[in-house]
Amino acid sequence: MSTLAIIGTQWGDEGKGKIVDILSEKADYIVRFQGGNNAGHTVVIDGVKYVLHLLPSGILHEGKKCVLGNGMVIDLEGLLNEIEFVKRVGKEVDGRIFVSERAHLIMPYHKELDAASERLKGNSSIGTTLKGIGPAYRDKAGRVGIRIADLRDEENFKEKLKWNLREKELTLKHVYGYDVSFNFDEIYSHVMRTYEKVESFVCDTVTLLNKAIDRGDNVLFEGAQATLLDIDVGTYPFVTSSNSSSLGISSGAGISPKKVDKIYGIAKAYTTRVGGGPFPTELKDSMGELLRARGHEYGATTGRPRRCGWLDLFALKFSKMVNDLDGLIVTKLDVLDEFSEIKVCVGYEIDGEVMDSFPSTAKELSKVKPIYETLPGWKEKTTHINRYEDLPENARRFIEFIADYLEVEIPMISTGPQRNETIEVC
Ligand code: 2SA
Ligand code: MG
Repeated sequence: MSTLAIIGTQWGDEGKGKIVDILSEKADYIVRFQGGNNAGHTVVIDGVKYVLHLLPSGILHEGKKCVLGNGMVIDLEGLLNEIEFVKRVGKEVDGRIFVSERAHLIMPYHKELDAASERLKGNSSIGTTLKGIGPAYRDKAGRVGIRIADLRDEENFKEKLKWNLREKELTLKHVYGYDVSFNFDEIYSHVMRTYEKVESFVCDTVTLLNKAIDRGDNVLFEGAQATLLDIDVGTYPFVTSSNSSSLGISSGAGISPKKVDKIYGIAKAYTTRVGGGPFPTELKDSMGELLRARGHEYGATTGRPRRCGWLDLFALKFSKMVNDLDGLIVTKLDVLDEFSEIKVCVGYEIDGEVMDSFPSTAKELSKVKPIYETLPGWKEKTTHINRYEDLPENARRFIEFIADYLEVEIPMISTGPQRNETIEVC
C-alpha cells in the first residue's frame, strides 16, 4: 500500500469503520476528506464498541496519524468531545490529530437551518441527520462560510460572524417564518473558547499530506456516507452535500487524483438506507425486519431505524464504475446466515423495459422494478470463520456470484463486528 481509499458503495453503513480500523495497521496516515459528524463509524475492539463521527477510525490504533481534511465541515464542539472521548479511553492524541485550517465550520445557525428546511419540505424531506451539514456546505459554495483559519484573526471572524448571523436571521424569518435572534456575544465566545482547546491540532493538512505521499508514506483515505449519497452521482436530492464517493478524495484532501493508487469499495451483503429517497430492493415486510434485527440496523449517529432490503448488484455495478474499484470488500455476511433463500437484484425494469444503466434521477429510480435472482441460503453460522475455504458452499456461491456479476475481486469478507471476524481472501 502506498495510498488506498475505502469507499462506501451503497447508501452508507457498510462497515467502513471496522475495515478502516483493520487496514490502519499498515497505514501511517488515515484521512477523512468529506462530510462531518453526520457519519457514524463503528469499531469494536475486544468486545468494546466505539462510535466515531469526525475522527478517522484509525485513531484507535496507537501511533497512527489522523487527518481531518479540507473538504470536511467541522462542528468544533463535536470535535472537542470526540478528542476528549479518545483521551478517556486511554489513547494518546497529541501529535496524532491534524485538522485542516481550510475546513469549514458548522455553526449553530446551520443546525437551525437544517431543521427548518426539513420541516418546510414536509413529506418530501430528505431525512438528514440534522447536524447542519447541508447548510454548512451551502455557505461554502456560496462563499460566505467560516473556515477554521478565520478564527486566527479575531476581527475577521467577528465581521464574518456578524454578517452570517444577520443573513441567517433574515433567511429564517423570511424563508421559513421563524423569528430567531442569535446572540452574537454568546456564539462568538463559545466558538473561541472551543477553538482554543483544539487549536493545537489545526494545521495545513494539504501540504502535510502531499509531502507524506511524496515521501512514500502509506495513506489510507476513509470515505464517509457512500457513493449513492454523493452530491453529484448519488440519488439526488436524497443525498448528502459532499462528494462521498471516491470523486471527493482529491478535492477533499487537497491532493491530485494521480496520488490515489488503489480504491476499495465496501458493500454489505444486503442493502440499507437511512433517511428518505428511493430504494428499489427495500423490504417492508418481516424479511426487512429480520435483516434490521440481525444486522442491528439503527443509525449510529441518530439512532434511527435503517430501512433494509436485498443486495442490489445493479446499483453496485454503477458504484463500481464510478469509483473504478480495485476490489470490493463484502461485510455483514453473517447477517444472512439464517435465510433459506437470498435474493439479489441483477437489473431494473421500468415500464416493462429492462434498463441498461442506473437512473440519474430519484423520480426514475422510484419507479423501477428490481429483477431478482434467487440464491440458496447456507443456514449455518459464519461468524468466527477466518478462511475462505471454511465458508459453507452456498456462502461461497453467493460471494462468487457477486464477484462474477461485478467482475471485481473480493479481497476481504467480514463476518462479524470484531477485528478477528474477518476473512482475507488470497
Ligand atoms: P445529511 O445529514 O445532510 O448528510 O443527510 C443527508 C442524507 O445522507 C444520509 N446520511 C447517512 N446515511 C447513512 N449513514 C450516515 N451516518 C449515520 C450512521 C446516520 C445516522 O452511521 O448511521 O445515525 O442516522 C449518514 N449520514 C448522512 C442521511 O440519512 C440523508 O439521507
Ligand atoms: Mg455509519
